[in-house]
Amino acid sequence: MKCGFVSLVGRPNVGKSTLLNKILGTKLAITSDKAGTTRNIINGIYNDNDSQIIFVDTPGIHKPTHKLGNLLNKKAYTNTEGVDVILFLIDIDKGYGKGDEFILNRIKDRDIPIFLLLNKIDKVKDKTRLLKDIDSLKNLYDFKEIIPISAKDGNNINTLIECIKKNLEESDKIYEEDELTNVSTRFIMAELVREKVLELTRDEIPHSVTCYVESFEELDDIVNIQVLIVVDRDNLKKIIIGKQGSMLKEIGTRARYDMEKFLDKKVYLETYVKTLKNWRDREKYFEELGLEEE
Ligand SMILES: Nc1nc2c(ncn2[C@@H]2O[C@H](COP(=O)(O)OP(=O)(O)OP(=O)(O)O)[C@@H](O)[C@H]2O)c(=O)[nH]1
Ligand SMILES: [Mg+2]
Repeated sequence: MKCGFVSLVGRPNVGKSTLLNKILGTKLAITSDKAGTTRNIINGIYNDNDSQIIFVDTPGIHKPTHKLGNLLNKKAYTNTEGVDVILFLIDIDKGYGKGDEFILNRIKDRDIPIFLLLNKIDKVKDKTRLLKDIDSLKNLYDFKEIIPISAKDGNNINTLIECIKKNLEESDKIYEEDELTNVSTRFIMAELVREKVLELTRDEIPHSVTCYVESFEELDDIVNIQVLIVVDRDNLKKIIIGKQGSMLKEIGTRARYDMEKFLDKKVYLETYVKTLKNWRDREKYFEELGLEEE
């Protein structure tokens, strides 16, 4: 049995969480078209006949403009240490840029095989350009593999898994077969609400929103969940609530749909919005949303 740890790194928005979900066949990490969606280290455990691979999703690495940004970068770098393979994702539709170069320079001395994954090939119309890009990217670093993929459509994911296995050692399974992740169900539920906030609101919202499960009660035929949405300004609270509560209602409807899919059970969801201006108060919430091993 081939077993090991593989971390996913790259700039925000390149598709790390989308890839994690695709590989696992379940929505574990939320995704959005806004940069900086992932804030926590999320492990997803993949099992097949001859392997167990623990994929470590990390926050996108970027030029930090606020305290949370610094924290996220640090988390991401730390989680490229001690793994068996690093998957370095870039958005090949946008091309390789300065931000990607910055990350490569930080991870390349680690003596860990690095795969360069050219994601979003479904968006590249000109396939000859893709071949040219691959040719020039080969010169950047001695990547163990360069694989064009589409995390969205699942292209080349099997190839990727097979290549990863070649770089793993023989060992017993690290986790039980039925374990899926290191994060709690409560955390995933809170994240689903945050995802809908990101989906339905504009750019000014994302970084200041945190969601927190206040109660989670599983009954025989239904799960009752209360989620608190925390923002740092009253006008954001207004936006999230919307006209006569219409936005909050839509957030709730969409989140509940995903929760029911994940839990495979009926969900009764209540959501509230609260303004917490003070950083320390907010940090407490972030901490509580942090890694929880159950
Ligand atoms: N067309 C296309 N879109 C993709 C693909 N992979 C991801 N996306 C989209 O790209 C956006 C960002 O995806 P995420 O998975 O959230 O990106 P991320 O790298 O985890 O971002 P952070 O968590 O902010 O670091 C989302 O809108 C995805 O739907 C792909 O292969 N093709
Ligand atoms: Mg992500």
